[in-house]
Amino acid sequence: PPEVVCLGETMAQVTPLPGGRIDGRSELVLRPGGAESNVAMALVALGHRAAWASRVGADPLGDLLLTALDEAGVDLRLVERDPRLPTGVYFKDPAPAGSSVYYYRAGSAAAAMDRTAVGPVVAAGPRVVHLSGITPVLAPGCRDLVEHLMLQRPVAGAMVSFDVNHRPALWDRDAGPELLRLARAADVVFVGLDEAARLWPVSDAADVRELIGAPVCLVVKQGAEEAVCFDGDTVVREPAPAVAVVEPVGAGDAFAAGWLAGLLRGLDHGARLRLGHLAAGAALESISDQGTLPPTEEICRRIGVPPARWR
Ligand code: KDG
Repeated sequence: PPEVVCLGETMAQVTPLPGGRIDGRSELVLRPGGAESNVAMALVALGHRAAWASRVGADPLGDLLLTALDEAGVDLRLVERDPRLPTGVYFKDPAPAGSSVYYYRAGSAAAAMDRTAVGPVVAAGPRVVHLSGITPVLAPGCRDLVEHLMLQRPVAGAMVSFDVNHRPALWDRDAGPELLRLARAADVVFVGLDEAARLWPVSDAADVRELIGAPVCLVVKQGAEEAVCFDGDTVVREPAPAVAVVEPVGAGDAFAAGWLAGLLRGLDHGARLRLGHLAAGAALESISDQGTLPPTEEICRRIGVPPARWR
């Protein structure tokens, strides 16, 4: 069975080849782009069994997503195909300081997800269910699905991991209260400080901790500076290593995957954060959402974990 089920929409991402822009003159490529499937791919790259739960259209873009994720080793048993609705699309115009994204996803197959997705996730029996704040804004059925998974906890014994992932372009209402309610219902929450400050009246990581509350294990990412984890009475900070940023989309997903991989392997908080930074760094250095991780020995060296501890 998968150790982690990541549930959410993935779109066909259209991006120019390195150095290009979305300007009608650059050649474009199609790749999978979706926060939760990015987490699943990075978990697999780190040696874990991860499934992606979603819906795609019965169209060539759906085929493309399934082929790419299958090649990446992601378990696709929880993906349904919709005979009627299309696979969503988005364009990414890359820039190191922040890429621009343009969505064509309203009415997609994934936006039609609802509570019927719960049974198969329960049957898969994962240790972790990973969700994000993108899914609840896609459609009422998606919101109900995420709320059910987080508030009713039908997946017995599974921990719920939640990446706040506020995508302002998707919200036509104040996202703050809804995302706060979901964050408070999670076991572990990932949020960027800039994102938290946009959503809630907070100005530092300690404020976020106070707002979300102590029962939740909270990871606050502060861009190129550091990440801090609050877990019970433990507070651990790790500086982010310097990287040559090509394009930042996907870095947060990779960070979550690194941290969760550290959790699944029983690593301490410092090592989990270092693994998060390492995975995020690989995504930052890549034009696509997914980076290339170094070999295991180098991962172990860089996060200060003996290779014997990794198996
Ligand atoms: O985290 C990266 C995602 O934002 C990107 O891949 C697209 O899933 C996506 C979204 O909804 O923004």
